[in-house]
Amino acid sequence: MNIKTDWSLQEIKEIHDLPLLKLVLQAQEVHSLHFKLGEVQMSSLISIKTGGCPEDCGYCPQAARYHTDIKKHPLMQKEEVLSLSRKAKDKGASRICLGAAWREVRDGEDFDKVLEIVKAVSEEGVQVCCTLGMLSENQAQRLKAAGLSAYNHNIDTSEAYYDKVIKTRNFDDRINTIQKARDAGLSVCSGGILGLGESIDDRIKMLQTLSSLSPHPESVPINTLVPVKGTPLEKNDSVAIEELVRAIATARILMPQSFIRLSAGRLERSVSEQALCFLAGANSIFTGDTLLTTPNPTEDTDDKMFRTLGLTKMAVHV
Ligand code: SAM
Ligand code: DTB
Ligand code: SF4
Repeated sequence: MNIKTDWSLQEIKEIHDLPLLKLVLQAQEVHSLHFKLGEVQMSSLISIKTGGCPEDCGYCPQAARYHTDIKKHPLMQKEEVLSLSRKAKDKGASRICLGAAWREVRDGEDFDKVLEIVKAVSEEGVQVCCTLGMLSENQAQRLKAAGLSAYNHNIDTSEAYYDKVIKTRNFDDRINTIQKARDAGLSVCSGGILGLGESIDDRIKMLQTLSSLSPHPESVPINTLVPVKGTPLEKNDSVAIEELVRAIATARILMPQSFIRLSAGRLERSVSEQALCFLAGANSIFTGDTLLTTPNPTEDTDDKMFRTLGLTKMAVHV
């Protein structure tokens, strides 16, 4: 099937602004051509290095310059990461995402340790994704050789709105890193955050950038801002559920074969609100009691939701 990578802003806007139920129905039709209805990929986050980041991302509790109440720690030992990833796998996770509060990867002891961690976790029979900030092509290749499946690097918002939220790097830096991961043969995970103060137009532009990456990112996380005390965006309004559903459904229609991940922000959504997101084409979530530093629904809560909605957990396919 021909996958379109040249969606125009006008086309995207027309999809995004359809009457909500029509939009959800269309997204569901596209979804069912490529995925099994109700099957959800479970991805679990492990923050392998927490806090103290030199960047100024306005949403992020891990930026050193904001005074937030998080438990910082240096790079975790391999054994600890392995133990956490085994627990997550036992609870049904088929993908583990390792996150580090770095601006960029630096060659040296810590990166060597990350490579060992990636190798060890991937030998457990789960997909491994890393999100470590900017990286060089050689570093991307070394991660790939260590067994990494995917690299996460979010574009977060539109190019035009980017410098309203982040000033210590620019949008092109993000695109370049994504390209390096791609060139090294890694799958790409890239998405954004709703609720940064952006307009609907910014969301449409962000979706256009993502859907013009060729090939499309294999995973597209759609986060809603988790407002954290001490960050510049702590007082932002929460995103209305219908706006989240519109973004998910549009992403599903534009990128029919990608995993669309209902990411940060699930804690504030009811089961029926999340059901709407799954109907709109979301087929992946982050599981586990914490995201990187903020709370997420507990495993029991999610298990109950899976039973209520008749969802199934996707098996590992590495
Ligand atoms: N430092 C690396 C980077 O920025 O690429 C990797 C870790 S960073 C925490 C990963 C992603 O988490 C960010 O790109 C952003 O999309 C998301 N994120 C961070 N704080 C968030 C928040 N408060 N609410 C929603 N998403 C958030
Ligand atoms: C993504 O898009 N969202 C995840 C993961 N990829 C790395 C991170 C969400 C972080 C939410 C804030 C926190 O817990 O620190
Ligand atoms: Fe650092 Fe990533 Fe947080 Fe930005 S989002 S402050 S780069 S950890």
